Amino acid sequence: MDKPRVCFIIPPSPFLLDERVFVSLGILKVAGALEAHGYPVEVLDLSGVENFEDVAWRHARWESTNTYAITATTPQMPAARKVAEAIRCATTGEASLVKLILGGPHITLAAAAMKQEKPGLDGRLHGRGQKAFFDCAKIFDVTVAGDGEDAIVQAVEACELLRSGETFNAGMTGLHLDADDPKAERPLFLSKRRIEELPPPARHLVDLDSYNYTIDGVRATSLVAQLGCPFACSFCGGRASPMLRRARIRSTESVLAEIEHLHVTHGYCGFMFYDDEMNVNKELVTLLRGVIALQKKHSTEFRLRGFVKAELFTREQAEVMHEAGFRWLLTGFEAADPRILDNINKKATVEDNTRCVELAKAAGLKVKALMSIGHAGESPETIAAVKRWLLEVRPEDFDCTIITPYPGSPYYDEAIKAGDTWTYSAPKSGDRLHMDEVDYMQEADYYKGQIGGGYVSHVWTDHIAKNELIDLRDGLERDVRAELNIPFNQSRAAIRYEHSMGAPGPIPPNILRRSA
Ligand code: B12
Ligand code: SF4
Repeated sequence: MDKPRVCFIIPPSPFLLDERVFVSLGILKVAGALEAHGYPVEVLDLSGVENFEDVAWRHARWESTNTYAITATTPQMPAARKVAEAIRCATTGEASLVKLILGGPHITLAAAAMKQEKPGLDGRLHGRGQKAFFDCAKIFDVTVAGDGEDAIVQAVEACELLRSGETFNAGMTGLHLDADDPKAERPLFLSKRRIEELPPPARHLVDLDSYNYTIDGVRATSLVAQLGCPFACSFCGGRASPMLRRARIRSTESVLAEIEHLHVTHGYCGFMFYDDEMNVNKELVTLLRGVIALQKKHSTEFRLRGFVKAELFTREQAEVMHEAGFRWLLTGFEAADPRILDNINKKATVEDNTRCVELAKAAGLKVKALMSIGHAGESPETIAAVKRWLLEVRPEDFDCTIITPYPGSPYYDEAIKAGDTWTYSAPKSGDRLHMDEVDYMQEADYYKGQIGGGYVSHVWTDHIAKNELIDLRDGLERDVRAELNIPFNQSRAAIRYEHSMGAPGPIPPNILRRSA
């Protein structure tokens, strides 16, 4: 029997200033793995598509695809839900034939949060992680937590069984696959060896040219050389998810082969390493020496960007990075007050952070300082410390976000409910962070709005209210940018899919691409 066509969907992210900067590599890895199993696959890339529900509706109405596989981070969930509803609506009457799979960070983290569930002050389980998980399981027929590359084959097969009337999990209408459990009897969680065997992200299934990213004027794209970060910053998603916590470092050879392919086949000379923290990789210098050799081999010059962990940064790393083509370094310094850094469990001290900027600058690297406020114990004074530190170390760029406690982060998973409020307490200092209950299926938390309107805070502390956090963030951004002469980022207009309603018409190639 012919294998069914599977349509992978990247939902839009209207909360981003520009949605076509970085391709979602995870879903392309999954699509590539399924394609390698002989399935016809396609990707509906709704990034930046204003009327994305129309496109999803039309695809479901006119194309002969019964299996949709959607990816989503937490803030993409409202759009992913709308996509699912549009597909169901377009196929009313055939509803039992169309099956929807959900994978990606949100469901992975919701499943991890559910496993972590803690009782409230009343000693009862309030089931916040459980709710986040089942909110998804109610909409999608098959949910996949963790690595999707091997799990997708089982997920697609499960869709076939569901179509034939099979039920799973004692009464549940759908199925959950846990690919985030390395200890499972037959793990779908990928070992380092298995990662090496899998194909690279199926970039041929998206319109790479519609993604605009440059590093120092050089056309650039992103890749991931290292999966997972072993640290446990309290705001960071996935500290209880092996997929996001366990460092799985790809071999230098396979990373170099991917860079060479992107250079030779697509002409890229700019590469953004989207590793959580590049210098968690003990072989970083060896990898970068390989990148230097690659440029010599092709008589070209690359421009690179990536993130490093401040306290692990060394002079040698800085110098080899510059030689390899880095001109920018990105670091999540987050805070500039020792107590807040401790509450975050950042491990880096203020001195480590200052030293990191100095090492970078001495090696000719510009620094983008990533700061965040709204942590346990945050106060106007600790925010003033962020401003002072930025003006002291003078990064070439920075941004400052208000944190959002997403499922799967310690702030969310370890919070305890009292009344309508959830409160996280920093283990050592006891400093508290309070947060609203947010329905992540409905609300895409705006985290990078324009000054004076776009920003929302769902957190506050004993020393600072929500609105004050927003005002102080806006003021900090405005003052530091003015003082350091750093312009604001500009947003890009959305793509609008023009069509006449009711009639089938082709979906343009910057939105839909198929395997050959
Ligand atoms: C690159 C990156 C970005 C890029 C590109 C985003 C993207 N969608 O790829 C940019 C800069 C745009 C970005 C922005 C943001 N990001 Co970001 N980002 C990352 C980062 C560092 C790497 C992503 C990656 O490529 N990973 C490697 C691939 C292989 O993994 P993957 O994408 O998770 O995919 C695997 C599985 O999830 C699964 N899977 C994925 N899709 C599907 C689909 C199906 C059907 C199946 C079966 C399986 C499956 O299989 C894949 C292969 O194994 C991750 C951290 C991390 N280590 O993953 C954070 C991360 C995804 N980002 C995060 C966040 C919070 C954000 C922002 C909200 C901003 C912020 N405050 O940091 C925005 C939201 C953007 C958006 N569109 O939703 C969180 C997500 C938390 C959450 N609850 O969803 C992460 C996990 C960081 C963290 N540890 O907290 N991000
Ligand atoms: S913020 Fe960075 S260092 Fe901290 S846990 Fe997340 S990825 Fe690791």
